[in-house]
Amino acid sequence: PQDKQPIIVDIHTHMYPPSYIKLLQSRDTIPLIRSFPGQPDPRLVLLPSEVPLLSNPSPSQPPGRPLTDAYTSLDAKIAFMDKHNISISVLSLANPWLEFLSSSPDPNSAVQPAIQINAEFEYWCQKHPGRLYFFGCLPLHPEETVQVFVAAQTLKRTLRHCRGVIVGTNGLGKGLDDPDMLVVFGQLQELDLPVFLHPHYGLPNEVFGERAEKGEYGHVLSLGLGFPMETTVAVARMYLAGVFDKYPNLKVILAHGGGTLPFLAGRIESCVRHDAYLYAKEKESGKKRRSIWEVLKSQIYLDAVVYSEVGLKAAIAASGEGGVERVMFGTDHPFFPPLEEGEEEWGSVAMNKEAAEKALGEGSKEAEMVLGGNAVEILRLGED
Ligand code: 5CU
Repeated sequence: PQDKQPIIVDIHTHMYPPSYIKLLQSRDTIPLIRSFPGQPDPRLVLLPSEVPLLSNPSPSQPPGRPLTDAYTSLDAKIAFMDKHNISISVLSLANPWLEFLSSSPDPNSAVQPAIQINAEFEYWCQKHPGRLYFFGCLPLHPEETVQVFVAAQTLKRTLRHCRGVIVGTNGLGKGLDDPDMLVVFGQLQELDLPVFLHPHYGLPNEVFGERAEKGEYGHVLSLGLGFPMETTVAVARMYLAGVFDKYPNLKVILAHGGGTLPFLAGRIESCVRHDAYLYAKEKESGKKRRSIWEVLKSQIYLDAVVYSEVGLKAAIAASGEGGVERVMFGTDHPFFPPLEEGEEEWGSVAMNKEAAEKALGEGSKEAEMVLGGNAVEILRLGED
C-alpha cells in the first residue's frame, strides 16, 4: 500500500540495566553515579575528560550528565521509540561496559555482572516481542578468555534476542590488535556474532588543552573529535594486525559512521602501500594484505550516527559498490537529549533521519534501507 510507513530500526541505542546502575552507585572513581548539591538528578560521570571537573565541581558546571530515566527505564525507551516512529531498537549497554573491571586482580570480576546484565537485556526484549533486540556484553579480562568464550556461547545459544556484542577499544586491556584478542575474534566469527565497536576513552585530555580541562568547551571536543578518532585508531590497528585477513567472516559494525575511517581510508591505504617496513615484511612472508577498501566492503558495517548528509554519503561511498546496504540508522539515545524544557522531539534524532533523507532522497528505497531495511537483513531482526 502507498501509505505504508517504512520501518525504522535504531541499532545504536543504549541503556543501563538495574544491576549496572547499582555497580556505578557503589564506585568512587569513574565510571560512577554521584549526587551534587543543587542538582535535581544524580550525575552519571563516565568519561576521562570529566575527571578534572569531578575533583573540582561547581554548581554551574557539575561533571557528567544528569541520570534521567531515559538511561534506565524500559518504558521511557519505548516511549522514545513511539515518539520517533522507531519500530525496532537493538539495545546495548552504554560505555564503558565492564572495561573498568579488566584491571581488577580477580579474573572473574566481570563474569557475574556480564551474566546479569545480558539476562536483564534479554528480559527487556522479551517484554516487547518484535520490537527489541540487543548487543550483549562480554567479561573481557586479560587473565580469562575462557569465561569470554562461555559468555559468547551463552549469548548466541541461550539469549534469543542477542544479535552481537558491544565491545570497546580496550579489548583485554591492550587494545583490539592484541594477539590475545585473536581467539576472541575467532570465537565471535565462529558464532556469527557481529562486533559493535564503540569508543569511550576519546583522546588524552592534554590534546585538547587547558581550557577544555576547565570545561570551557563542554563535551564538544571529546565527543565530537575524541570519540571518532578513538574508533578510527582502534579499527586501523585491527586492520594492521591482520585481524580481518585472519577472520574473513568476522563482522564489525563501527559506531558513529566509522569515526573518520571513510575519510581517512585512502590515506591509510596509501601509507600501507608506501611503508618500507610493511612492504619488506609482506615480501618475506609472501602473504598479501587485502586493502582497507576490500575490508570495508566485505566485513565492516557502519552506523549512520553522523548527523549530516556529507558524512553519510562518505560512509556509503567508503563501503564500496552497494555500500548503501552496509549502513544502518541509529540515534545514540539517551545521549544528546534536547536541552529545552518540555521539548519532546529529539533534535539529534531528527538530524540523523534528515541526513538519510537528504543524502538518498526522502521516501527512496535507499533511504528506507538505511533507516531500517538493512538492519532487519543484517541483524536478522524478523526472527524472535
Ligand atoms: O555524551 C556522552 O558522554 C556519550 C557517551 O558517553 N557515550 C555515547 O555513546 N555517546 C555520548
